[in-house]
Amino acid sequence: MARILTVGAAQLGPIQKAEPRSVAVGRMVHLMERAHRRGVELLVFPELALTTFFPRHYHEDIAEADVWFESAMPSNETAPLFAAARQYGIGFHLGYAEMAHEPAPGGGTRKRRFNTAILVNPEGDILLKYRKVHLPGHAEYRPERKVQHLEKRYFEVGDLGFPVVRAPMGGLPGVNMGMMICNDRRWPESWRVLGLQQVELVMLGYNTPSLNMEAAGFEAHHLRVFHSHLSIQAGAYQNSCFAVGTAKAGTEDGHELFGHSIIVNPQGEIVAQATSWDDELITADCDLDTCTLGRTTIFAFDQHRRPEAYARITEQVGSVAPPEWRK
Ligand code: ING
Repeated sequence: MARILTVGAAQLGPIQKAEPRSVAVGRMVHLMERAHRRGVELLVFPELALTTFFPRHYHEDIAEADVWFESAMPSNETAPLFAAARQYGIGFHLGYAEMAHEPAPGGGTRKRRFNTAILVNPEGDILLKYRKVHLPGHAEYRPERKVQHLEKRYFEVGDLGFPVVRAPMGGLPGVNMGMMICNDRRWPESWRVLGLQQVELVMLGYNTPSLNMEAAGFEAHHLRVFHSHLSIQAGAYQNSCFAVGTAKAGTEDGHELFGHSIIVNPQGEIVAQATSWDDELITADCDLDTCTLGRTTIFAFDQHRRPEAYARITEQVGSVAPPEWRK
């Protein structure tokens, strides 16, 4: 009996800085209703899906940015999404800015801020939480940039690793599910850590500018989408898993993010792709047993991987210059 899971990518159009969470949640509930009519069993929303991509805005006092964070999940604002999931029997992935209040080393509590994603089952159980590990951009204001990208200012590096959970989803008793967020998709290490846990479905949301903001050199516009798809297709193929990449897209307060959300199969093929830069649902029936071929042949990790040759990957952070050749 094939293990089919019907998944959806719920791409969101722009969320303007002034837009309240209730409007974004309303749009997401509408997408979930449409997903229900399309037989979707697991729905993937974007990174930071409740607000505008606020790391483009500089706040000298970091506490001023607290308005962009969620101190509770679910909360009054997000409860309608959990209720819709329960009503329609749909699991969902949600990206948001997490404010965690944790015991401080010297007593009391301290605020910890993460770029977070959760996986929620229809009953409202949070099956998995992930905190973004690869934070792009910079921590201080950079006047030379066209637009700021201050994830290193507002978020701590994720401290949960790249976990995979096996849990019931849709009509299946067990699915191996994992997550990453946006920039993580560009780093093969993210994918391989999930692959080493036999992940079958990787969910990731992204907010990616359609133009290069670094002004550090020419990058042809079409390469922005190409690099995003290349990263997700390679990750899925090299770890023999399905992947859902869901964009927040469109122009937020004058700043353009690209869409092109995709669903990719274990052969690295794009099986569904969004064509707008607005709220859009794409879906695919994922036969999870098709993960087995790659996992038992070309990417049978136990038969072919040679960790003794990989030491540099965990021992080094940056690259080092190679030895000069001498005759
Ligand atoms: N956004 C972008 C991403 O990795 C970026 C940042 C874009 C980095 C292009 C490098 C090149 O897709 C987030 N939010 O990580």
